[in-house]
Amino acid sequence: MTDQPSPPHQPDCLFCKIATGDVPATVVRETDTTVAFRDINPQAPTHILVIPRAHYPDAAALSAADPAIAADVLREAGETAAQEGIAETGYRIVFNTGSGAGQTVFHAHAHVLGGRGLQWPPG
Ligand code: D5M
Repeated sequence: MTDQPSPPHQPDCLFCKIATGDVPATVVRETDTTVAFRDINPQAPTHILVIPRAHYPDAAALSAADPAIAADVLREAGETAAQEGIAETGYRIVFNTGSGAGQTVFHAHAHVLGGRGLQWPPG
């Protein structure tokens, strides 16, 4: 093991390919460090994923390695909610972290969900 930082992109990572444009997605916002795009299997009328362009396997790894980019992801989640018109009625930002919590794509991503009533606790 080394303490080398994660490389900026992993060749077999779906969300790295979306970040570079090699896989198409419905992108709604972009910054130098983040991309926001519509989830292919939406769980609410508005369901957007916000990813860092750089590859980290989950939100914990991202925030530990690069808190500034983790903050960018959070800020963009809020900006996306405002852009989508769900900020007034309320929305949820979710980071599934680990397969036991339902994470299926191991590139850090925030789900931004809104446009319907959201139950608590989540399933
Ligand atoms: O969330 C991973 C999410 O990624 C899940 O809600 C489906 C979504 N997904 C998977 N492939 C695509 C593509 N190609 N475009 C858009 N959205 C996609 P997790 O928290 O890891 O379960």
